[in-house]
Amino acid sequence: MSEIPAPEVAVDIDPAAKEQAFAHDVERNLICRQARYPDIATQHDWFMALAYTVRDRMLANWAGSMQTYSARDIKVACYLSAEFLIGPQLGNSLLNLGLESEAREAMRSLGQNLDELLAVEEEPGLGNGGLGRLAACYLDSLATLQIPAIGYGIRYEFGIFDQALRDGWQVEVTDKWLQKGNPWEIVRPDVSYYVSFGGHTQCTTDEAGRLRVQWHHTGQVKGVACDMPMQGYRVNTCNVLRLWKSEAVESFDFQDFNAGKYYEAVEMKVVSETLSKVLYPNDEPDAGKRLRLAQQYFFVSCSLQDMLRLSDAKGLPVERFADLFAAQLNDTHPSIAVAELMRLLLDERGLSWDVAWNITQRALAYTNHTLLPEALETWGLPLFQSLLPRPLEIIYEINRRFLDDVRRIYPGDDARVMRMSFIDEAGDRKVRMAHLATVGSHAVNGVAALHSDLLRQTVLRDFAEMFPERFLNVTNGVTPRRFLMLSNPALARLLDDTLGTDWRHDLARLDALAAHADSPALHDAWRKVRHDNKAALAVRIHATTGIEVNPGALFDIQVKRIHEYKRQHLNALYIISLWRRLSRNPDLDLPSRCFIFGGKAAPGYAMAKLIIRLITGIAETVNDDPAIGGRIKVVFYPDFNVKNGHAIYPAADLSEQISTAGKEASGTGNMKFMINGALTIGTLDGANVEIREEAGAENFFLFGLTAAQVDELKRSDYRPADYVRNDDTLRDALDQIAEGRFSRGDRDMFRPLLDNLMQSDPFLVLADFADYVRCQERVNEAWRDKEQWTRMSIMNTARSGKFSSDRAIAEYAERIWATRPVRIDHARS
Ligand code: 26Q
Repeated sequence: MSEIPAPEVAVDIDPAAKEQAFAHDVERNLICRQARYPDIATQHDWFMALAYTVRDRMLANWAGSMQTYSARDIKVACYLSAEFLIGPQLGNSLLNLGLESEAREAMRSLGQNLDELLAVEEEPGLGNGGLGRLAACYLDSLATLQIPAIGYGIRYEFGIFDQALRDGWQVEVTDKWLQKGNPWEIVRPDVSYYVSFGGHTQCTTDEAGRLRVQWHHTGQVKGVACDMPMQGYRVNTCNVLRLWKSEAVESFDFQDFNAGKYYEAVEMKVVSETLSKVLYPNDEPDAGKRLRLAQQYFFVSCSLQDMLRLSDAKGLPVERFADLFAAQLNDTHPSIAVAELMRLLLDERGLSWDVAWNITQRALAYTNHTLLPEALETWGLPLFQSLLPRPLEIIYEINRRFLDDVRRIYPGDDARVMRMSFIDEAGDRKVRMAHLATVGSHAVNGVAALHSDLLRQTVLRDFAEMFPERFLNVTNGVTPRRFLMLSNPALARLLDDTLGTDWRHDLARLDALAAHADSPALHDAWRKVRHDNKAALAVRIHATTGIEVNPGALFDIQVKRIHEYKRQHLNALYIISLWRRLSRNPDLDLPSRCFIFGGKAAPGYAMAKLIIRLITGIAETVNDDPAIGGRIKVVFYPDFNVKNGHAIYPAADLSEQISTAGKEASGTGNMKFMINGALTIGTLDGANVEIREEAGAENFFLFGLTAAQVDELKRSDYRPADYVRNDDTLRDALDQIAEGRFSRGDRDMFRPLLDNLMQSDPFLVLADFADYVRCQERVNEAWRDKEQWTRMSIMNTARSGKFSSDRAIAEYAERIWATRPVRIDHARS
């Protein structure tokens, strides 16, 4: 990434003068925007005043960037995603602008502490987990690599719920991120579009005798743009995240009342006002909600209309659309874009089918994030028909033409036609959104090498056979700004001291650290940084849970959404076995371990909630057991989110990445841990495969069945009870659960979990248990040798360069979008 210029160093202005000017701006904002004088201002008022001051510093970059992008010959990458889990913005914006120390001193002069103000910010929880956070990392990299880009999504009023624990159970608390206002947001009432729903279509012919279709909708919703600046790291580029807020259209359609469609019309009004209200959780058993489909169409339609308007503003004919925009579909959630772009080009712009189809395919590309059949998005036809009759008609026509091609290429293969059709005819008829996205795009990618291979071999096999050149892999990445420089400043400084600062602009440069992996001076400094991070997390753990943990213990961490395929319960079973060994033999020489869990369960996912209850139950029993002398601690850290992640990733010795092989598309937490020097215990799943390749097998704890073995075992007659019968340790651990040891004597509480494991064990927890325990023994051995462990930790950071989202975005730009960096030559104020 050699094109990236070095940080701008302002040598011409006296730092004290800049701090003074900064403090002056904060004070002015406090008065003019918060309407508060300093002596009565709350910490939140100061936070707002500071945030506005920082925002103003970005706006000049923003205006410069937008002006540059309006040029005719500049191509813009548009990232369409139902989720952007951007995290708190103040610290990251200061870091990227290079204003941290200036702001710190300025706030000190105003009697305020920057760290306390950073802690005040509520994070916008506009995503569930990995997919939403990935979108946010990609926006950071796009701006940093100076690639013109817009993120398009939904401005949910309520993001992902906050998690609290009551009696060891998860309870969901409404997210209130907007309650005190969002200082980063700029609402643009002038940038708004109408989106139609319901009704029916009608064929007509225009003056030229061409067939035209009119959509007589039953109602429209207005989408209003709410923008947030996305500032690149030490560059002038400031891109935009444009989120759509839904509003009722001013002129409510009273004709519908007269036509006797009172309830339909009222329903449309209700829908319009609630469309962007709330983020849907994943893993909900009944995710096929009408409102969810309406949300997807709403934001996709607004975004495409916005892109068309921008292309008009460039003064270019709509035929050039795909030269001006590359739109990436983040999973199938925005895949209705295929039909909607066709509709806009056909019905609104009057293009022919072939021209419109060519533009659509050239403009769109699709990223798949899951192989789990139950997670592949489908929508029932009656729902689709009643909500989006015109887009459905277009989907049918795309499907008809596509299946004609299939029949031409594979004559007589009716089974293949059925498999590839956009319409699943088995049972209730459904639209398969992954098929629509695949056919409507010029590129389809998975998110890790293994995942992309499996995608080609399983769910999209027929498509990969038909268009092999369309399929590629782009392994995920995470931003080193937020997940190293911002959240682990002490490690970042140590890296500067050891290597210089080049790594800050090209994470692959961390490779040079390998040459220092045996340096005693580096070892000492490395251990001190890690110890301090652990001590800081210990303080937070104590403050939030009341549990005391020893920073000298091995910090063994599993943070991610709670799901059976991620197998938090495998980890739990190991903890129980360890606890039993120690209670039976208190003199056993085993290292102290602190097991830390974090993650939300979807509100309707009973098994995931039970797994949380098991972990809190184990914590309750084990933490206070005098027999083991505090050598095992178990913590469930509530409300895992981006902000809490800042304190957690840098404090991990061991990163748990133990999903059933073939189930985790990539994982990105695994990368955040690695960059921060944690060692991974993991299966050959998702990006773990590449993490191990990069780190070296000797610096990774591998266990478990491979994806191929998982497949084979599931095809044969897998009998989980056999594993229990043959393994005393496993049987004992399960017995402890059954006996109520972690449920205050209640023998029924965990019955559904135990029955599930014994009877079907869909994620092969029991089959992988013995190897997992053996692998954990290897971890214990490695931990005893402090030098060796430190060396392995250093090697993990050294080899983490590949997992920067800058590398991932450079690949998208080069291989999919054909976008180029554009320097913003604009003097920052
Ligand atoms: C779909 C329909 C209705 C309601 C909700 C949803 C929905 C919402 C969010 C379905 C899925 C998601 C999120 C999926 C997700 O986070 N997937 C993860 O993506 C990461 C980034 O690529 C990968 O690293 C993870 O492996 C993958 O699980």
